[in-house]
Amino acid sequence: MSNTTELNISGMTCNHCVKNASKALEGVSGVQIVEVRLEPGSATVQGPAEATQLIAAIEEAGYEAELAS
Ligand code: 9UX
Repeated sequence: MSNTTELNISGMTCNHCVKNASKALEGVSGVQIVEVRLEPGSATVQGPAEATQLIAAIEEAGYEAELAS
């Protein structure tokens, strides 16, 4: 439950995808600030959210996510 989570997101191909992914992340408990980037396909999430829930939300929105290393 760290305060900033960096995700790699694949499957986003347009700016509407970015909006979809942003909304999905914003719906997760604890999320305070979300920045999703189309290129290269990534997100920075601030707030005490669970990484597994962030990834699940992205997958439910139709994209793939993993923790950035
Ligand atoms: Mo753009 Mo993304 O037309 O899931 S919304 S491809």
